[in-house]
Amino acid sequence: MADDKYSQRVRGKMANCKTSNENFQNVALGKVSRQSSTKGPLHAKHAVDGLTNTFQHTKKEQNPYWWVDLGNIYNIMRIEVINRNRRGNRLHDLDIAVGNHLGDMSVFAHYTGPATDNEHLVFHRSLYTDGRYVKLTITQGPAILHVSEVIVVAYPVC
Ligand SMILES: [Ca+2]
Repeated sequence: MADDKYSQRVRGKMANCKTSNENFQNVALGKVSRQSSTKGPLHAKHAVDGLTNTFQHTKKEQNPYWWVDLGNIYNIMRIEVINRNRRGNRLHDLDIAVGNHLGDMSVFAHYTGPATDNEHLVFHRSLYTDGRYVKLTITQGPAILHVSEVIVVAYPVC
């Protein structure tokens, strides 16, 4: 999924800016990401590396968060979260927010949980949502946020 052919195909389609269904892609893959804190080497980028056996990991804190900058505004159709394969029940009371600026985010979905190990969560709304940033926050704490992958299925706004 993270191979070069895949990335090239995505870039080519973005350049054309078509809007047919076949253009829906994971636009979070390899994009810039950050998190509220980092435990050891488990950086934010591991949630958008296309690998389900790697994960990001914050420290234990109030309202731990993670975000990705998609680089452009996209029509977001669906956001998927693949949970870590251990301690999956730490994923709970999760806000998934979308916005054009980190200072102006709206809740896309809320997940009460708790999740299970490796659970594949899928969130979508009835209308596409425009946004450049996607942010995950555990709204209770102290808590730890660690997920294996965040997938944002979208197409570019032309
Ligand atoms: Ca990963």
